[in-house]
Amino acid sequence: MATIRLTTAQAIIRFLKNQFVQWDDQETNFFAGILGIFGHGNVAGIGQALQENLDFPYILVRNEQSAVHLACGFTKMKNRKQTFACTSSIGPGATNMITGAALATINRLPVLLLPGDIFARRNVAPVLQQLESFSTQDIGVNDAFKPVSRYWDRIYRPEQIITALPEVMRVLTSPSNTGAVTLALPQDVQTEAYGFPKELFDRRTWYIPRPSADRTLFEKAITAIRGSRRPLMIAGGGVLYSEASEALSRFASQTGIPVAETQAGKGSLPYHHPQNMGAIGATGTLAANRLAFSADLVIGIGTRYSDFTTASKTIFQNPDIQFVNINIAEFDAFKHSAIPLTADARVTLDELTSALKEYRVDKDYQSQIAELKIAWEAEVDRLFHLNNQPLPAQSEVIGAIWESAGEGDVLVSAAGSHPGDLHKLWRTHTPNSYHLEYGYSCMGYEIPGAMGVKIADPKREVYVFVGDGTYLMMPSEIATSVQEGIKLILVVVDNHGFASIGGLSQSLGSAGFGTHFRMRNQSTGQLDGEYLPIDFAANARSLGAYATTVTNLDDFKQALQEARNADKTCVVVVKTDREVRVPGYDSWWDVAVAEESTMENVKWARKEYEEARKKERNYL
Ligand SMILES: Cc1ncc(C[n+]2csc(CCOP(=O)(O)OP(=O)(O)O)c2C)c(N)n1
Ligand SMILES: [Mg+2]
Repeated sequence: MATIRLTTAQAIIRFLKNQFVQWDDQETNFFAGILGIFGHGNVAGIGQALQENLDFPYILVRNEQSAVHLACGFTKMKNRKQTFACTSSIGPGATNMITGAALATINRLPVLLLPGDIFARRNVAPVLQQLESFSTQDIGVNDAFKPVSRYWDRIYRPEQIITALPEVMRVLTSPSNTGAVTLALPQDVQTEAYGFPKELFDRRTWYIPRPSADRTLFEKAITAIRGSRRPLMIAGGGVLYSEASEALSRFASQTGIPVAETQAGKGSLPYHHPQNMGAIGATGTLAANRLAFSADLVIGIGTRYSDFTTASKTIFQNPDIQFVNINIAEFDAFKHSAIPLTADARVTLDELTSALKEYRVDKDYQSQIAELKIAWEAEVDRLFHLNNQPLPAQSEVIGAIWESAGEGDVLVSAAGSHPGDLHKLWRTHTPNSYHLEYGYSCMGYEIPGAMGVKIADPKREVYVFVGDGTYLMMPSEIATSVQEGIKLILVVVDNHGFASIGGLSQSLGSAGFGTHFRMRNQSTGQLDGEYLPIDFAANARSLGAYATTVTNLDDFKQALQEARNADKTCVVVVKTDREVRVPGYDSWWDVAVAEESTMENVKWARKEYEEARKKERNYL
């Protein structure tokens, strides 16, 4: 048997360089490179191997968590056909990646995590940053990756990678099973040499299949659709990953069935498509939510049916409602007692289009769809042009960005009050132009996630919508964007803290407690003093970006124009009126309120809550 003698780390990098994926008639290398930070747990192993493999790009980031976010933004933009690996030292460097791993797994995004681990040979334990379990020598901090990884392994001997690495690739490239994959790499094993079989490093192509649905179930779905008078499609992220936008557009146009979009699925259709009703659920449009209320059939395509999508299971109120779910993952296809079409979205939509040539929704439904759409577009125009004084409302800031952005440009965000506003108001032209991480809704995703988007498609301008709360959590990757020449346009909304959770707290009777960025007041002892004197623009400038602060819309538009013309990352800080919010539209979200309290507002909120919960349905 021909062998190649390499360290474990060198062998892993050599293997990663030779993995390719094929889908339809396209093929690409699966790993665009590796992101991370070195410490004693990886510098002499993976770090040394990377120095010998300079054709495998390495990007130094500022926080291991954001390495994973960057990889997630990148792979989401690539429709999961390409990703990055992430390397960390042992201990805190490794556990910094756990949040990113959860985000990847929840969003069904492939990322490979290579945390360093403590010595397999153990004799020098406890080493710096070692956990030391009192009950076993077989547990360390990397075990905390297990629940957030689709596949997890620890490599105690070099030859274990011969069987581990193919498993890694099987999971990462599986459209139904993908997520974070973790290979914990003890620091001594990384450096140990072994004669690996030559074939391990052969170029290998992983085929991404497009399976069709079972025929009997497909016929049942056809019968259900033919019998439906008020059908509604829900487009989730799976539509984008399957590259099924055109197939969805054809099917919707032919049948007249309206389409509502989840956060991950937004942009599946252009906003002006006659059947596109926009956002659905807790952050939905009036158009989509009204149709959902009385829908008798929901065709869910590539959706996980999160509580935001179903407005905590209150959005569908027709007692005879049925579901047909088209999903590559059996797990999701079966949700809500659906007729499960465990299949690729594009293939299935094309098959439905052929099988339902004669089907079209009736005239009454068609006119309701058209009227709701016109009314909704008028509402967006209203919210884009409120002329709020003296500070602009957030909806006007969104409107100004939308007017400044080109049709192919990308809007990135993740957490705060704006995901709801953007879901409702942003008007998408092309697939993948709206990028909201709303599976984990992780503050801090925005800047590194946007860097991944920009690396994936450098031609598009990337706008990043960042709350002041989120900015303070992870501004550090601005330095990385400058280092790598990855230009972003960051809009930082300064509203003195958490407008989102503050508003939620108010609505639950808790008056926004603990959500304002204010000084500790010496007389009350509470956080109700002056606003914190934070200069976000100065902070961004110190990291190497261009930055400016504006307080009105005209200056904001001017700053956006200058940012478009700039050659590096720009930060536009805009002060807004925190209290002027985009309303909800026939929607609700289940956030439990205290059952017992001395506070009148909380008691009242609890009563309202119990009333609202009565609308929750089981969809059995
Ligand atoms: C890592 C993380 N911690 C906490 C939360 C809970 N959370 C959601 S939005 C939010 C406030 C965000 O504040 P900011 O970025 O200023 O946006 P705004 O609410 O003002 O729109 C918090 C704390 C979260 N989503 N992610
Ligand atoms: Mg804020």
